[in-house]
Amino acid sequence: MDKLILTCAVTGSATVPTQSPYIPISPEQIAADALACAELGASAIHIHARDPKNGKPSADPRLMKQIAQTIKAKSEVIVGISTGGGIGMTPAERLEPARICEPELASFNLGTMNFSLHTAARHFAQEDYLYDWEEEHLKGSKRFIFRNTFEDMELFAQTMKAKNIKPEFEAYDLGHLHNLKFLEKTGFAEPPYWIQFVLGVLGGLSASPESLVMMVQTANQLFGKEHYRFSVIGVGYPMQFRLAATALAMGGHVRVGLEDNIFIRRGQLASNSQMVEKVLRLAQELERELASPSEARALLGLKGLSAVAY
Ligand code: KMH
Ligand code: ZN
Repeated sequence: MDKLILTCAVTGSATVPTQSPYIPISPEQIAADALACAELGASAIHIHARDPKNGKPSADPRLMKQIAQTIKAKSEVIVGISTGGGIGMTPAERLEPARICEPELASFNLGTMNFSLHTAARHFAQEDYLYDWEEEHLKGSKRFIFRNTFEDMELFAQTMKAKNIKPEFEAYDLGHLHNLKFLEKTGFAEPPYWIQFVLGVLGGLSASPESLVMMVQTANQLFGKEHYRFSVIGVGYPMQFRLAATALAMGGHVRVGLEDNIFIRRGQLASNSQMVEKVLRLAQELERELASPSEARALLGLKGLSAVAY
């Protein structure tokens, strides 16, 4: 069984600052959370950028570069740059930070889908919001179509191949794995794959052990067990940690962090570090050793920090 590749997604673009005071907003705060999680033992950090003035998800590649540079200056941790961007960003805008920074790893979303956050709005009255963009961000996501057409995916694949960026494939549903198989057959993807099974997004598969087993069985049929590694993202509480425990037991890998969940216990908000510490405790009890960043690089076949452009 592989050593555990533990990823922390420290901020994302779905949650809004009003939901938790622990969500890092500025490049300095995002990098500081990343470094704290790396210090605890995270093998990789998945980063998004936000406008430091109001926490709104940002496509500004300069912000992402600043975050990546700050992390690289103080840690060997793997930095995965999001190409998921945020609501309202075009595929080209989403791809730009990775195109410029040429990271070792970047997310690659495997299909168009509904990706709605509107249920989170039920917890807040209009006067509760800290910033004027947040309520529409949550409520308006009922109309959001997270676009990843085959044409978009070919562009992402070509760009990442040209820059020697390893795609972190984000699969939210079974059909997304079939899309990856099509990309393989048409020459836009080649194994071994690094796949995040993202479970619990409203618009994708539910966050349940049954969903995880279906994803694993489908990936085994399509690619063969020896031709991919999977990590699990459980969206929301308690499934972030219950699916983490399931993944640990199955020999898979784990992603936690405030991009996908804001609670450490029912009703208790927490920081990225506290999320990482909770998974470390689970891994320790299940005797899954942690992969260091260099061990994770070897498992994933990454190009190394000397080859990035930030
Ligand atoms: N921003 C979400 C719509 C990724 O990082 O590639 C999806 C997302 C996934 O953020
Ligand atoms: Zn993301």
